[in-house]
Amino acid sequence: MALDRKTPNDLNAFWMPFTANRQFKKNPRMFVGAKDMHYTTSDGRQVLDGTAGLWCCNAGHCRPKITEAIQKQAAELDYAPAFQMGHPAAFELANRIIDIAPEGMEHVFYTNSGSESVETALKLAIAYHRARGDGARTRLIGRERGYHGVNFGGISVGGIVTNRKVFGPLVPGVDHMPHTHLPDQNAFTRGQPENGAYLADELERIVALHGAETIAAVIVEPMAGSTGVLLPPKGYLQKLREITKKHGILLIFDEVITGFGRLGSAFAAQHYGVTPDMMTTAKGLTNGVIPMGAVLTSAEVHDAFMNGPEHMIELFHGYTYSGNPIAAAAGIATLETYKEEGLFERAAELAPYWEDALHSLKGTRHVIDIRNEGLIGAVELEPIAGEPTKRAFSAFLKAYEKGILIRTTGDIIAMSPPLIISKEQIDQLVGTLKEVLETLD
Ligand code: PXG
Repeated sequence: MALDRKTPNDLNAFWMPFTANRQFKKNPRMFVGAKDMHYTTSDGRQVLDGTAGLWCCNAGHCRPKITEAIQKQAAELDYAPAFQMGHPAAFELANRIIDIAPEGMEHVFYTNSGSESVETALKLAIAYHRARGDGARTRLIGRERGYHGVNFGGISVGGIVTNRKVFGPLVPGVDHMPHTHLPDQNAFTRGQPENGAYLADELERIVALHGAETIAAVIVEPMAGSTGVLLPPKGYLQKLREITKKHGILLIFDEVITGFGRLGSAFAAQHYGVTPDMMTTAKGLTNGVIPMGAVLTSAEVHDAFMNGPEHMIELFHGYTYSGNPIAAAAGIATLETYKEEGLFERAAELAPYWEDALHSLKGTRHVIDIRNEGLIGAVELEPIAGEPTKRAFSAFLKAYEKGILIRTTGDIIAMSPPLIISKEQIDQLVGTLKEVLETLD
């Protein structure tokens, strides 16, 4: 049938993810190239990348070291079986991830996306307790407004109504803590809000309701990205750590967005000074260039499986592409680029400038809240009465016309530029956004 297509660029066949397909296809927005901080559009314009792709291209675009590593690996060893065989790059990358991970993270299980990292971590949590003879611990606790990807486990512990409600009964035995967004008390806070640590006590209520002996794990984003940059109140994550530890519950940080320098440290765990039992990652691991994710675990979690006869597989889980050679090569080159260019430190240094620039939007038309942490920012708009999401999406379209790429979720504009952004480019991003908002209905 493909041969019968009238035009090579017919847009019909590709069912686009998380996209308004019919609207997009009437007026498509296409990128055909990228370099450092910019995308090139199909009509030849340069667009400043205010979002690092989808929070993933932390070193900017088409970085030579990463490109060359991929080309070399593709020509040398394209694929090696992931099960019962190995290749050096996957081991080397795992060691390098552990080198920059918080103390206590000692093992790496590879996946191909954030969603798969989440599924892996949730399965590991349940299997870990069972391996220790504590098989009644099967419950998983997530959080309202949490995003943990799109697979069944992830949407079950996730807290986004639209991602859950049309997909049936989901995974059983899941409960949710409240989210940490308190606009009445914390609007326009710079960095972490003062109020809200008490929300972690809700976990005690959930534990009392179900019994600690039935709960396997709690999963949270240390800073919730996708639902509009919701920061952990001061002391909140510390409390979660204390409560989980007290009750023998594993704590999983979903660091798919916060990992690899976004907050000015390698991981949010270091930024906030709280170490979980497992961390889920993806995105910035390969600078977004090749799909790859990784679950980091403590020695305790890993070692619980290392029992029984040595010839036996310890964990019946894994993917054809776990630790794929080309992805591993991309990961090594990415981590080298971050290190050589000091990009995590750069993010930390730029964060105050970023914060000032963002908060200069206070008082701009429609703006009801501004939030920031590291090189992440959110500008929340007053929704149009009866038409939620429309105002922010109009801002996105106008911003794109004016040469900047932003993301929207609901009526919140989120920005997370590559960590190579300059101060001038921060000014351009925020200045253009201001113009857009002032002229928006
Ligand atoms: N966990 C978290 C915390 C995420 O942010 C995933 C899991 C899933 O990752 P994959 O690789 O399966 O997509 C994510 C993904 C946005 C946006 O604009 C956020 C994500 C993906 C796409 C867009 O907020 N986060």
